[in-house]
Amino acid sequence: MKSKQRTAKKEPFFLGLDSSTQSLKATLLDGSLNILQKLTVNFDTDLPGFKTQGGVHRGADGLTVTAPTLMWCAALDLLLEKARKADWPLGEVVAISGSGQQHGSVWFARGGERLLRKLDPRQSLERHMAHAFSFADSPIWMDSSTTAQCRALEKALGGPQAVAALTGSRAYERFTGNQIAKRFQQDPKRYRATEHISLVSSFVASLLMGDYAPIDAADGAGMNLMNIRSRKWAGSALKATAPGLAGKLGSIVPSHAAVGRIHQWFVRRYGFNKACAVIAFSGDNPNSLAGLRLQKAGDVAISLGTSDTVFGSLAQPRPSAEEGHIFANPVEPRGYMALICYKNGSLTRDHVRDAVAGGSWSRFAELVEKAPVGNNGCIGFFIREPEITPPILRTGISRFDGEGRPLDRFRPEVEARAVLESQFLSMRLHGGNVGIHPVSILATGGASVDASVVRVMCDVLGVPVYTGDQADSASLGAAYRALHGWHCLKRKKFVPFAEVMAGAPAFHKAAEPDKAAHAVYTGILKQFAALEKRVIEGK
Ligand code: 5FX
Repeated sequence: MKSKQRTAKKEPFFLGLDSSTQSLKATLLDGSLNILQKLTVNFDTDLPGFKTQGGVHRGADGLTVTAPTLMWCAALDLLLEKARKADWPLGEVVAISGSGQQHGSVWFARGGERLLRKLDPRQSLERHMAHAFSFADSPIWMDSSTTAQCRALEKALGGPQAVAALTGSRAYERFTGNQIAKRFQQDPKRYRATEHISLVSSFVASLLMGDYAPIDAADGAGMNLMNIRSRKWAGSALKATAPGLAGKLGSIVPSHAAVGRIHQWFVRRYGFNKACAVIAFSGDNPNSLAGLRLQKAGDVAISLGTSDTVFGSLAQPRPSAEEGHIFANPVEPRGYMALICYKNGSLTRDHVRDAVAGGSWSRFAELVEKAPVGNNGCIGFFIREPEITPPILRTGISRFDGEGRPLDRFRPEVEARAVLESQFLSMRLHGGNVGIHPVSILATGGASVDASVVRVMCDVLGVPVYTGDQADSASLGAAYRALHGWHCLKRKKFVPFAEVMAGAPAFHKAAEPDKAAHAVYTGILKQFAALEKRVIEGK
């Protein structure tokens, strides 16, 4: 730290934590939105005693995936120890917020709250919390062992679309409610002996404030238990999940809410100021939305990675049983965010590039240029991995000519253009179906540096595309939210997120849409949807 500069400026500091699958990270921010420092604890290498691989334990059934809850306690201690050694100004941090991998849950035994309130500065968190949990392992988002519970929830509530309309998503295996139902069914005695169930996000907040922290609405939406519109627990979903659940979950608060002050344990051990506010923690996807400053309805990010993800803010959600998730918006208490995920992302694009351009992106871009916008109506569906948006289990490439007749192959330039057009037409179609109507797009991830990819994205979606990778967006988003929550607390009212983000660095504009090209894609969309239906149905 540049301590001279610090003393001269007398600025407050903000801390963002990110308890993700593989690590616990921290970002230190000043009041002028400068990122000062970052730190990481890697679970596998920094805490080898917990014997995790990639931060998790996998069950013998190949479906169950958990993480040892005490490891997260040890990680918080270690991270703050590293921060102190690195001379972070912990005493001048005025607010902390955080991010947690979504859907994971922490199970407190009876007496858990008492233990939290009496955190003992002479003991490590790991030792103090050693007997705090009714289940030592936390189920996490990679778990897919609850199909039976998902079907039962859908049956109880009137089908997948009814669950989506109520909670924002159809029943998903990793969603917390279905994980809770499984534990209740397998071990009702231990379920009854559970005093409280936290999410990963609210768990870390609970440690910091020494009490059960409420769940925030954005992360609460990833449980299949919350009414997505009222942001209260949905009684029918709770009833269908497990008895006495409302009492174990506590309340739901808006994501900008100050939920408490830091506990004495952190003041005594690490020199925090006792006035430091804890702002509600939230899920990693909502925090990334804040980190990328997708603050207005229509601000959308497209992350092009191993899998592609489209997510953004929206005012009018349309929950769908087939496509993605609707969560509450973490920076706009009346708003929503949507997230859709594609299994066929970079690996599929790379496969086509290798096949038609010998592995060269520049040769691939030349091919894309050679084919006309809209490919004369030729459309392909490139399903290398079973797809989730929309669900297409059968893998393979389906190609159609302008009249909708199946073809065995395309010329190389048609093939190159087809894979990009198909992926972005799908994002336009399915994003639109859940209410994502982009006004601007922030392209992130490896493939966002490729000009042909950005060009097609921009023309298909018809709005300007910005680029600029924001590393550790969840941890940064948590620090931004700490700042935002602190402003709301100080002014005793909700302050628009955009107002406190006004000085943040601008993203780089990479492309403006070509109106004529966009009109061509608008003309194709209906045919694309009809052909996609045929592919789904295997016709
Ligand atoms: C979202 O629904 C997911 O399951 C993942 O993105 C997890 O949040 C990763 F932590």
